[in-house]
Amino acid sequence: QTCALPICSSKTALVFQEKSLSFADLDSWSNALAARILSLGDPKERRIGILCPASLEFAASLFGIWKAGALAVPLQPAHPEAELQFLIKDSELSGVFIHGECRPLAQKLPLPEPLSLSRDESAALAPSPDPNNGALMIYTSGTTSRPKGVISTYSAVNSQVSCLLSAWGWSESDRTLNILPLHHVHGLINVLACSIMTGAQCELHSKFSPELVWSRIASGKINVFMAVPTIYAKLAKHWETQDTATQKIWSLAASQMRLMVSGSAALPAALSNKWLSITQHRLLERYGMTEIGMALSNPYESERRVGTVGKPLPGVEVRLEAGEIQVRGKNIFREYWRRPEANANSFTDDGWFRTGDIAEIDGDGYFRILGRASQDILKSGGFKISALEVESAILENPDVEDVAVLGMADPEWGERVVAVYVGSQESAALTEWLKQRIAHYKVPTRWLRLPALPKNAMGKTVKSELRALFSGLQDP
Ligand code: MLC
Ligand code: AMP
Repeated sequence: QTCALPICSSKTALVFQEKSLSFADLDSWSNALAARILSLGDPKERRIGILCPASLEFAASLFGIWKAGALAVPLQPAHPEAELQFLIKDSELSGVFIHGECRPLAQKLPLPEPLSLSRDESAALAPSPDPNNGALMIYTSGTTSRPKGVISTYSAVNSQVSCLLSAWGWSESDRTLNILPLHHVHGLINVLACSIMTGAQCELHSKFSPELVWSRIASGKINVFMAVPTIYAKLAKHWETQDTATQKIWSLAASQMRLMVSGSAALPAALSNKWLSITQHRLLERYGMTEIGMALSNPYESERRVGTVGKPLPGVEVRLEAGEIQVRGKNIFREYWRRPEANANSFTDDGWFRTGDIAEIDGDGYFRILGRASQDILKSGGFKISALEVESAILENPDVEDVAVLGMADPEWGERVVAVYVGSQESAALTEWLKQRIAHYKVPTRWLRLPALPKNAMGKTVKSELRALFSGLQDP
């Protein structure tokens, strides 16, 4: 069966704060939620929102939607209302599960009537969904100015999960810690779905902090951890501030874990080496994308090569065309929601998905990511950010005449979002204004005001000149 629970027993599936949920409880709860979706009518392609922080309710909603054969649309409650409004209107939800904590927020949003999250009431089970039906829609920023909904089918989600379960040696005895946001594939597929669909245990937290992660590692109660490089950088920094006795305890506990994975952005070699010296773990670096799940991975058993993202995962075909990584396989998404032009431009005539990432392959077949075709796509803290989206949000401010948004290399964040602008507003006021409109991680953390931006003959801003200008500036 597609996207199903593998076991139905008293074994713990999820832990959140003081509460835990067994596989049997998750099964009956998600059945009840599925029944509510089925009462809306034919579930096929029916988009159901999840407005929940990382929580038991989030997981029950996700599996309830999958049991019904509908299409899950995770919404990040921490995003500002304006950003949520866009996603809600764009996705045309016909139902939504709302966590109790999010009710005040939900009242301000154009959401459909909420579906009850209560556990009482048992359910009529839906037949297994057609593998080509949409299972998941995740919004991603890209070369267009507004985020696009990436629709993955039941078949794609299953392939994305099953290839990781075998490649990374997942088993029922695993216990993982999720501190990643659940509206992106890293947290949702690689951690939560893999853990549940293999019958392992997943401990959920709605916010990352280095203290929390180290204390969970030190407890010896988790054995699998996945995160973005920024999180490993913050964990390493925190370890360094501890006394020697604590460092020893933490290092020993970390060394006993089964697996630690890094991805979503390039892992600097220095950080990989530092992590090795702290924990004895050579981080397993892999490469993926919302549209494809994971495509390349360093090996679980044999040599993990620093500075590379490894080789194609089983069942995933990867090729380089003029340096661009192109991918084919059952793991690939079906379409961008209502974006025919983006759909047409993203695939080659012979059906390969164009990632826009540039790479080379070493003599042993390991891929090394060199950069991206578009300078307007940034990655900060593992989040993808469209410079064009941030620019158009800033230009809505009546006191800004012109703006250019750039990503500047940063050892901790990968890239830092910076803005060069022309206008009468102070940067502090612009920052506060922008935080009401777009997700906080998209808001520039450095601003530079100029009398005019450099333009080429076509009237386009010459970002390379601005980049050079910024590199010459000292950090405050
Ligand atoms: C935030 N800050 C920054 C910054 N971002 N400073 C410089 N550069 C940046 N890029 C500042 C903030 O303004 C704030 O300052 C302070 O740092 C803390 O910000 P925060 O956002 O609250 O930090 P934190 O909550 O600790 O978040 C950091 C993080 C988060 C690393 C936990 O970014 C995160 O969860 N990243 C994971 C993203 C993810 O899951 N991506 C996967 C996408 S899927 P002040 O002064 O306001 O306190 C994908 C496919 C694949 O990519 O392959 O996996
Ligand atoms: P997203 O669209 O948020 O899913 O982000 C996908 C992008 O993250 C890819 O297109 C890459 O640019 C980047 N990415 C993911 N993993 C890695 C990695 N290990 N090294 C470098 N870049 C990565």
